[in-house]
Amino acid sequence: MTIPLTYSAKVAEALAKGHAVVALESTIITHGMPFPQNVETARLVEQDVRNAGAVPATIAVMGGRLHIGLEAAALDALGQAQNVAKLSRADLAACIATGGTGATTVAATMIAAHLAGIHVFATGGIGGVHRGAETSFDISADLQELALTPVTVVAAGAKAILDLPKTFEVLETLGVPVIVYGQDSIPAFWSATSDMVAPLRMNDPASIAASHKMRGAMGLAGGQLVTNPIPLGDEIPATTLAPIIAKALAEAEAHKISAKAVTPFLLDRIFALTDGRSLTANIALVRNNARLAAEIARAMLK
Ligand code: PSU
Ligand code: MN
Repeated sequence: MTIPLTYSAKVAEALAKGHAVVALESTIITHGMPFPQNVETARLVEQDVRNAGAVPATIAVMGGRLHIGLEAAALDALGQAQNVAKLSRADLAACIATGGTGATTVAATMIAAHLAGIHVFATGGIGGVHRGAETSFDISADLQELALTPVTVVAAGAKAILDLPKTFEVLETLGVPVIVYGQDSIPAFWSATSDMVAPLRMNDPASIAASHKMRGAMGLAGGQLVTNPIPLGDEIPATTLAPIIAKALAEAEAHKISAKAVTPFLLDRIFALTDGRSLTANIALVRNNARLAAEIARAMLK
């Protein structure tokens, strides 16, 4: 059986010529941001990747085909589509096999990027261990994927709606290198810093690319998580966010939100409770990650 892969013209050319390519996810478009900011952001992020000297490959499943790079019309359609599936490792193959349409999470985007021969992927924040996971068992499949699939993921940490210390404990258990870019504490998504000490610190894209390649040479399974702090001018201090996150979590519990719906519900409530400030910060951090990912992808070619 062959995998129905569709490459955009630009991505096919870049891969054939051995140019730098950066994968981008689509769940952030369909479930992470409201329309029209989602489509605007997706375009800005793609342009940021190009400006930094790499080719963007936004990944999604459309009509049973796994798209590596979306043409402009497809991106528009996805950004406005209703009831799009949110695909992780568990549902990616089923969606393709049954001719479905779905947006890829961090986990599913890593799988697709690896199939396409793309080594670097930029997103906003990864999924992780939810607060209260000791009773709900809600731990994102993103963590397991980082332990399995050899893609370097650039994010602003894990989303701050999560239990961040537990998330980084699990990553350590799974043997996933967490590399903080240019500072000594792990960034906390909308906030640049936290009280969590950086497990690894690197200050240049070349070191990150070299570590990725060394893992491959040593036969170590899995990827790397690069955490890139949101630019200081765009951050929302953790103290401002704490009561807002608490309120959103209480609402999620009151409404009995569970499984895949939890993360989109919380992001949407925090957007409303911050008068849109969380979205402005989210856009700034994704763009910042796209630029760094492009530099890492270029460094991998050397
Ligand atoms: N980062 C964002 N917004 C998002 C996500 C990440 O800034 O919407 C998505 C990613 O696709 C990530 C997913 O993989 O949320 C995690 O969902 P869950 O917690 O259900 O595993
Ligand atoms: Mn979950």
